[in-house]
Amino acid sequence: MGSSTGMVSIPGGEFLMGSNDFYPEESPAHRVSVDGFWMDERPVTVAEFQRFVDATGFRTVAERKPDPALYPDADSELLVPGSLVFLPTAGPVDLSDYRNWWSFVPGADWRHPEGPDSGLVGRDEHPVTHVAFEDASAYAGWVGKDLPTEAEWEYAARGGLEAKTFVWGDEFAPGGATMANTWQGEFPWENLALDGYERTSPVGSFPPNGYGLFDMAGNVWEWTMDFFTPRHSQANSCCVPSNPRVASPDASYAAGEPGAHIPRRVTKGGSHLCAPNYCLRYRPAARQGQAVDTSTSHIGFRCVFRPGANSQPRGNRDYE
Ligand SMILES: [Cu+2]
Repeated sequence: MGSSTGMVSIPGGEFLMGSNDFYPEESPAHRVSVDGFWMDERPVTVAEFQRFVDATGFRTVAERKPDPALYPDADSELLVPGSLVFLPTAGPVDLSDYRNWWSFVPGADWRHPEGPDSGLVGRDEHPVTHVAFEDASAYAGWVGKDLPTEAEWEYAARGGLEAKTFVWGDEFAPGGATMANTWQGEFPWENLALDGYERTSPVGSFPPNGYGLFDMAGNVWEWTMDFFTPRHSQANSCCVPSNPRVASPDASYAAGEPGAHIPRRVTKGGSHLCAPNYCLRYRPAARQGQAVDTSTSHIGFRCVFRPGANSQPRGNRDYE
């Protein structure tokens, strides 16, 4: 394998995972080691996902009618196929309530990223969006790969740099360069698009990190297989955990919030909606808990391959 396969070899090693300098869920920073693995150079694109759907007839969560038995408290008008779409507001709003800019749009799905009247023209090379965890997982299985653990994702994102704020270093815009698709202006109403993109961008539009991986910051959040925890667990001081993963959903539920009974998995990398006045999460340590059944216009994914653990990958780019 090499870069012509669309995957990059990530050498095993040890790193400082998390950060004590930003949001509580990223702390405490702690040392972790991961074995070597291969990772998709870019997020999975619309064109790649299309091939999977064409070959399998797969229907994503957003394209199915939700089972009312699983959502006893839901409005029946929301129990239709659809997904969450970001809609900019006319002016400044209360930033503590995400419902000001996220709308459940019936008919929004990966083929219709802004709703039924939108489509995929010109977006073949954009990351696929509106994928719930099981959609990402199904794609990964089909190509003979897997989804990364949070530790693998963060280790790869850091690109060999130790404890830097961003995947390229400590400065957001080194020498004035735009390094990622984030939000410029005041979120969620003033989208200046100084980076050239109001929403998603073709994968690989910005410089790669030290391992040759593109879009490890911004563009779309990416699913990992770990369940969310409100903080990292404090590593045992005697030893560095090796290939850690959070395999229990127990700490992931968002008590007291809508959908509190749905487990949450970790998403990484931030998106084109991350803005300095709202969400500084275009950083490798950043993480969010995302309900596994929820898809949005700013979440995608990429896959990994663990030699010895998976069968030979297929179906993606040059593997066929
Ligand atoms: Cu954000």
